[in-house]
Amino acid sequence: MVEDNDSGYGRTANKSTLLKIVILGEGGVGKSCLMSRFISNHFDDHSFHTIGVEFRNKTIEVNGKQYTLQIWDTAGQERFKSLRTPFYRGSDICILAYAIDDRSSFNNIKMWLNEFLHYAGVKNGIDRYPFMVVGNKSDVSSKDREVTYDQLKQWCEDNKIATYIETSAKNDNNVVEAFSMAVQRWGELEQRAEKELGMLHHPDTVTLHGSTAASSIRSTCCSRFTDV
Ligand SMILES: Nc1nc2c(ncn2[C@@H]2O[C@H](COP(=O)(O)OP(=O)(O)OP(=O)(O)O)[C@@H](O)[C@H]2O)c(=O)[nH]1
Ligand SMILES: [Mg+2]
Repeated sequence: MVEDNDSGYGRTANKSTLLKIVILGEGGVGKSCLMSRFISNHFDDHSFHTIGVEFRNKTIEVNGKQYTLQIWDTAGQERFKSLRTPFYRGSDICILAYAIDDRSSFNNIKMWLNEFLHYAGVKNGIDRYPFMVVGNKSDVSSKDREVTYDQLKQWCEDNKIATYIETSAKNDNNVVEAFSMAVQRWGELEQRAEKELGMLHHPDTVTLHGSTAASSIRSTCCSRFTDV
């Protein structure tokens, strides 16, 4: 269930976990449109290239828990690299986006993954970090499709990424699902990390200065709890 709530703050007294999500991928794959569709259910046919980064918040419920997602939309064009990379550190989730009608945007996913690992300072392995691969523009006709779903699946298996999906920001297909799946994956890895730290039997030690178990393990800390 998704609340139609731009700010995410001040509506209820419930506890919400704040997660920073960064969206990366080649210029033009639809990152800004995915964010707009998710946050405000809006699609822009003539979206301009992003310069640097922009972020917006939305509160959602996943498996009965509240999450305030702080979504950072980055500029995919190479010339903006130095403007976007400082914002990777502290991310809890990374969405790697490509367009299914643009083979080169898919081929470059590995480059984006490596750029994120480097600048976010993720050191403990890809399979321990909540990556989500999103093949956007699933609405295009089959003659324009350049990447199949099987190729997406295979790439993710080869690269130890457990969560992937095809979306259409244009037709509002699987957009909410993509963000929900990413949060769910974050939760699974968080639980795994808590077990590894032996913290499940010592709940008082789970939250250290606002950081959660997995974030301590992953070295890109930053899951925080907030009142919404
Ligand atoms: N057919 C189709 N077009 C889309 C979809 N999502 C975005 N577009 C179009 O693709 C173009 C680029 O979209 P953006 O969201 O600006 O792309 P971006 O990834 O943010 O690009 P940069 O900001 O340069 O990194 C726009 O013309 C959108 O209308 C989609 O799901 N389907
Ligand atoms: Mg953009």
